[in-house]
Amino acid sequence: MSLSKNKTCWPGLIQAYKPWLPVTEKTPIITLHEGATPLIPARSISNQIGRNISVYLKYDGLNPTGSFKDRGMTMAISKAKEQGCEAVICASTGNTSASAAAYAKRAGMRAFVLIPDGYVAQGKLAQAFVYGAEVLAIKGNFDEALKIVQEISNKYPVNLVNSVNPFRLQGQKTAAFEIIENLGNAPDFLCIPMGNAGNITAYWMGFNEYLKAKKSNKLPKMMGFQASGSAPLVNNKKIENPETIATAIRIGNPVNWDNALKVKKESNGLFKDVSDKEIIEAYKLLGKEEGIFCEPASAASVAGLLKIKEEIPENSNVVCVLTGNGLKDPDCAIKNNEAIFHQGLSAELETIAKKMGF
Ligand code: AN7
Repeated sequence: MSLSKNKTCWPGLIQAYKPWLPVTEKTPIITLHEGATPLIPARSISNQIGRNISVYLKYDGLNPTGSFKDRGMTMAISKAKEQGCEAVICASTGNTSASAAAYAKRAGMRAFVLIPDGYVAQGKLAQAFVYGAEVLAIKGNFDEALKIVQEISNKYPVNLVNSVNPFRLQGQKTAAFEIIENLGNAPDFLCIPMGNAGNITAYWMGFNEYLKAKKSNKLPKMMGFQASGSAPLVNNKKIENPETIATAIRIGNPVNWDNALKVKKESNGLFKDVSDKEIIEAYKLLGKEEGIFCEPASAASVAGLLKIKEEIPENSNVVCVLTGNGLKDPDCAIKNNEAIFHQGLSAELETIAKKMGF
């Protein structure tokens, strides 16, 4: 049977959005059938905010490697393959490295990933290992790692797949297309976490392209959120030593700085910081009340919405982007929950029933 004859399966975002993407018949499509993630109504959060405001969650943690990075990586790796590259490199707080490794290996390339030693969540590190990346952990943070990989990719035959690679943002813009298709129009507000600010830039590109093509008739206000200990875009100031529990967005000098400010201005949007405590509250709320397990960085979008909710007019609809899956960071989950957990019970019906309150 031919491997390409699977007609019932979602083909992946390059195949689905080909006319919108810089690919040709010659581009080898490297895909794990990413995209087409659900837009989930958040009933509990909507009720909590009230005033007939509808909140939806774009759960991009359901992509093949568990984060939105797959949208950009299918493009970046396909283009690298087209250009004959044999190796790729990235700096990463974890998700980019997992995604780069998976797609590079699928394309038969080497994947080098530079990570801040000790600051990458366990699930992401596990992925890089399993996908066969060559992992280089540095005594330094993401910003320092990015500087090194930029220089290495200029000097040696390795292709850079961080979000300075324009193909990444092209792939990521498709999330905005999907939201418009699901809602029948763009939302009034988009709440999104920001690290390097590639994703907010990509979404804005996607919303604008669909507006121009008359697939929607409005643009959302773009609401970007950062962790308080790591909020260079909110404070308009580089941070030497960013700190936050949301290690994915522990970034002090975002590469898409100018783009992010442009998006804020053009969309009449807002940037705001949320504390680690607010992030964890939103993280727990999503789990306990919506049945959705995202990673801490992703919960920043919901924490941000809850913080600025009074600024949202009644009857609006709001999409919060959940960029990564909760399973990425099991340590955070084990440390931050209100679970009822009785351990060491004897294996007897009476004991169990009693603990259950019967
Ligand atoms: C879950 O993996 O930068 O603003 O190296 O993993 O586009 O940078 C991750 C970023 C949000 C921020 N949510 O997105 C990396 C990396 C999650 C993330 C962001 C990241 P950008």
